[in-house]
Amino acid sequence: MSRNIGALARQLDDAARFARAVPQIAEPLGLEEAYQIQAASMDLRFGRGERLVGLKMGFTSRAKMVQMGVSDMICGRLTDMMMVEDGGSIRIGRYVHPRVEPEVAFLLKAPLSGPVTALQALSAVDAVAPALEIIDSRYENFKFSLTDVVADNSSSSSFVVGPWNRADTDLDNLGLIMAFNGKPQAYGSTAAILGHPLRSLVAAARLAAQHRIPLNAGSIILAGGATAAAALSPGAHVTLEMEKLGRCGFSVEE
Ligand code: OOG
Ligand code: MG
Repeated sequence: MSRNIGALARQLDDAARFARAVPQIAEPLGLEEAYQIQAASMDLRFGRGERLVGLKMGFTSRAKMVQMGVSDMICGRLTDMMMVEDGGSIRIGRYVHPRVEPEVAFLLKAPLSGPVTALQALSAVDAVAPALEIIDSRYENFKFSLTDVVADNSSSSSFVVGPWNRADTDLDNLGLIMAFNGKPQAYGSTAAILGHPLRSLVAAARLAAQHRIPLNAGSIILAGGATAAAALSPGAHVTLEMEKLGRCGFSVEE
């Protein structure tokens, strides 16, 4: 590992640990290098005892691409420490400037890697659930380039998974409402995720192979935000209601 990759990984890891924003990366990076920084920063977490539980997809909807000005699909690693139980709470002080977005989660029952068809991807799925992802860019003002955000583990921070539903639940065009204290913040549809969330799982298998991220039975994959993300503040009780799949939520504490 080059000295720069290790130093940048540590800088981003510290930024996440101590909830302290850092400037965007000054030196020009290639995408492969950005994923190497991501991997190196995650190794620091694994060294502290965190465990890989899956992968999150990013920029799989137009709403997200437009909001952040980035138009390539990316992925990040999820660990056990990022999981918040459904109905639980988060402390705002642990984050730099957290936002939340509605997602769909897949639970795998078999390994998934490389080029697969939608049918092959579906046959590796054990269950599907409504989910909320709490993203938190470690960069000042939530501003980044494609390589910046990849190095920053694609803004992964926390996530909540709702009730698991059967794998054969049709995910096509399910309506969803994300609300803060009962007041709708975003409306959308699962169709916003690449036309169908299963396409995001197919892309996840490809990116996982490309970046050597293991996806096995028990892995969780977040398909990507279906709407733009909304900023969180203390006192918010966030709920997601998704047609057919059910609801999940969490509270934000001071
Ligand atoms: C990057 C992460 C994108 C999604 O669902 O598209 C993402 C960001 O927006 O900070 O999680
Ligand atoms: Mg997301």
